[in-house]
Amino acid sequence: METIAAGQGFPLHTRKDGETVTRTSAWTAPGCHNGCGIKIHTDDQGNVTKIEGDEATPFNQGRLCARCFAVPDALAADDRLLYPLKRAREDRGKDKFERITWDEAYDLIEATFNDIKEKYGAESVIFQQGTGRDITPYITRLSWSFGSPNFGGVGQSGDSCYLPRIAGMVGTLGGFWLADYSQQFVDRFDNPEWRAPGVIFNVGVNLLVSNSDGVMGYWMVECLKRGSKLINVDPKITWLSSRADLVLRPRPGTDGALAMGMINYLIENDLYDKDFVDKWCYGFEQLAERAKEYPLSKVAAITWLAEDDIVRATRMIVEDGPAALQWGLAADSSNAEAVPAAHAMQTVFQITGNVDVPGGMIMPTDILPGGYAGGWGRELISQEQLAKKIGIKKYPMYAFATPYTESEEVLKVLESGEPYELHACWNQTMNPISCMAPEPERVLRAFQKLDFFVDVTPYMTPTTMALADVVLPVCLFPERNGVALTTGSQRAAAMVKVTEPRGESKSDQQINLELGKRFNPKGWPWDTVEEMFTEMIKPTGYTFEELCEVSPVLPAFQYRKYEKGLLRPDGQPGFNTSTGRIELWCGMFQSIGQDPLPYYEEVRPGPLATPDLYEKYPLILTTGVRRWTTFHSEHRNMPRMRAIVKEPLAQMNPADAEKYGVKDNDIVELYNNNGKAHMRLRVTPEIMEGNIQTDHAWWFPEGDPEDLYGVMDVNVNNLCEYDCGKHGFGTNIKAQLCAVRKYEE
Ligand SMILES: Nc1nc2c(c(=O)[nH]1)N[C@H]1C(S)=C(S)[C@@H](COP(=O)(O)OP(=O)(O)OC[C@H]3O[C@@H](n4cnc5c(=O)[nH]c(N)nc54)[C@H](O)[C@@H]3O)O[C@H]1N2
Ligand SMILES: Nc1nc2c(c(=O)[nH]1)N[C@H]1C(S)=C(S)[C@@H](COP(=O)(O)OP(=O)(O)OC[C@H]3O[C@@H](n4cnc5c(=O)[nH]c(N)nc54)[C@H](O)[C@@H]3O)O[C@H]1N2
Ligand SMILES: [Mo]
Repeated sequence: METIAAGQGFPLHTRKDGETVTRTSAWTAPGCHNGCGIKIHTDDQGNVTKIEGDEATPFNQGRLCARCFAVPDALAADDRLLYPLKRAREDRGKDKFERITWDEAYDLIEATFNDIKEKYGAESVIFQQGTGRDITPYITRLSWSFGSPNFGGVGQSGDSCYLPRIAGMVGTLGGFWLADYSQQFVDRFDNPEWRAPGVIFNVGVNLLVSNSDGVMGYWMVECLKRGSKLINVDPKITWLSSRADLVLRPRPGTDGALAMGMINYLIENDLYDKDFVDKWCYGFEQLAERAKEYPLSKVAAITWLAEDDIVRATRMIVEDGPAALQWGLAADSSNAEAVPAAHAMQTVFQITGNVDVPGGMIMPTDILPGGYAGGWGRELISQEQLAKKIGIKKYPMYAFATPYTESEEVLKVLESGEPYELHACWNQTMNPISCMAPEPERVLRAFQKLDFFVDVTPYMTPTTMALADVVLPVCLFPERNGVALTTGSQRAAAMVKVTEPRGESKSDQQINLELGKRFNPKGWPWDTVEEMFTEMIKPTGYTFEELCEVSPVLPAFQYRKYEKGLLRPDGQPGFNTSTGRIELWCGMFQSIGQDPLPYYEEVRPGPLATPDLYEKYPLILTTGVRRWTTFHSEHRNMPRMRAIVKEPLAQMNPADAEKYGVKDNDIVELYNNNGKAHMRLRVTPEIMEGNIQTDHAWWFPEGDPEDLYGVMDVNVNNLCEYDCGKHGFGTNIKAQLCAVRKYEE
């Protein structure tokens, strides 16, 4: 693989004001997705005194967010877990942990897991991780080297963080693509091959806050400064809406219908790129037939948008191109049928020829496909064991397109013991009870059935308190070495240890290596984590030690790879699909019994799908507003972060507040058939009428541990449910239904 070392010539260590400054990368713990380049200052006692952005890292060019500035607080926090802990199974939920040694903890885990494996099979142990921290390669390896095909666990319905969009990409493009912000070039916005998108279609993402999926919000601002036009598709008025050339405020969950309407308009008005479609796309006639089902009048009625606005947006994509699609979590989680919606949305950018071109959509090369989400060590598990993976008969894409299991399928096996019993869980980086999972009471009850639950975490969480029999304390990123293999346009960046771990805490990587050796020494042949990293990043041509000196390393990039035979293993021009073309009519979806063409299915529950429920619960509930100061359920324990957002918030439009008799600053109760939660109300015109938007992942670390830190009173996931789409991907946590009333204690 041809790579470019962006950090060449920038020394790893320098001295400044009597302190050592180390160039490294941020990433978890505490949580983050991006692995920004940073400079950590340490004093001569090894204390971390300050963190700054690293200008030499093209990804963030010196920028940094509040959570990184607060890492010295996180390191010093009083409530960090410093020793391995154990608790009797009958004391789950009680604050009765006792300190044990690492050897005792490993002995207990090894003996219990192996005993369960002998009695019930390795598949009886599930290995689960939460959002993409840098644990994926090591936890898939642990799961597979132990012999369990059940990596994933009980989290979001339908793996609904990026996976629905990725399923759409893999199906139609045979690969991965994203908007071109020149993130693939070391010289970024100055690169002569690059140009800013003519227009950015920003849908269901609040990029300046979330910096999601390996894309930094400021990149979009840099493009706007260079003339990119912006279409912001979001029911809420965000900062980006206030800068946009066109704002569309669709009913949550209807973006798929919008896309189908745009496809129809493009085809009916001959606005698509005929040359590109003729040469590189498969199934155009069938697509055109399907698109006829979505005339503008129908689409306007579904989406609550004006026909003129849909036309304007579609014309801008053609007339102001190259056009880039920037999308976010709402694409995965506002309508359970997220895969056909993702298929539709991408089709708009495919039939307009915005494929692997400057300022359009790019198809970057992965350094290690397993690094972020694909898994590492699949060769360690037998086909016979892999065939036992939960849920793959119902959802065949889980057999080949992702290492994960589908959450509700695992939950049902936990509950029923069919087709086999589950007995233990290795939980590493997930907090299902306060963040990841809908129906948290149900999830809690199901987990309680397990014989054995191990949690690997830097802090006590409601999940740890409720369930853990053994707790392994994880150190924070400045206390360990590591490799950040990021999502988006991938790069390999070294994470360099600058200070000793506090107490007896260890890194995830160290823990998995040590335990992996006990389970299956052949699968873990390395003496040190650094040797393991070197093996993992082999495709870059660097050792871990070398990577520290030249980090970050980016794969070399070329545009229009499909013309040059660079996308297919056989070296032929075209795309890595069975037809070699972009499959507007998707053979892979056809082969798993799904509709090969994109379509829109009404969001459920919702005004049209369940009118009776809508009458009872007249507000569309969008959960999970991101905040600068927190990463999911983390940072609630950090006073400086907590001072900014003190408590869970719900936001609604003034007209709705008046209609439902609630006022700004009230504590309100949100409720529906699934459950309830209470929150502080903010009344603001930013929110669309008929919509209510809330925080997620709240709990109170200062609260009573045996009340699980108050999580069940405020967890908005009480109102959400397991209900994924036909492909096994997608959920509806951004478009539930609820009602609201003033909360009386
Ligand atoms: N209602 C609603 N629910 C949602 C969402 C929403 O928008 N609305 N968003 C969903 C999405 S997209 C996601 S990705 C999930 C995220 O859900 P989770 O992955 O469960 O996120 P966290 O709550 O941060 O939980 C991770 C826990 O891992 C631990 N941890 C943090 N860093 C590390 C580390 O480096 N090592 C180890 N071993 N442990 C660590 C911390 O204890 C932390 O509490 O939530 C989902 N849930
Ligand atoms: N600070 C911080 N950053 C984070 C996280 C965090 O917890 N804290 N979590 C990370 C994770 S795991 C993820 S997945 C990302 C998620 O971050 P994003 O991908 O940005 O997604 P959200 O913040 O959920 O939603 C973005 C916007 O979608 C709009 N929206 C809701 N429903 C719809 C709809 O149906 N259609 C359209 N068009 N718009 C809709 C909302 O109004 C909101 O403005 O953030 C990541 N970044
Ligand atoms: Mo996510």
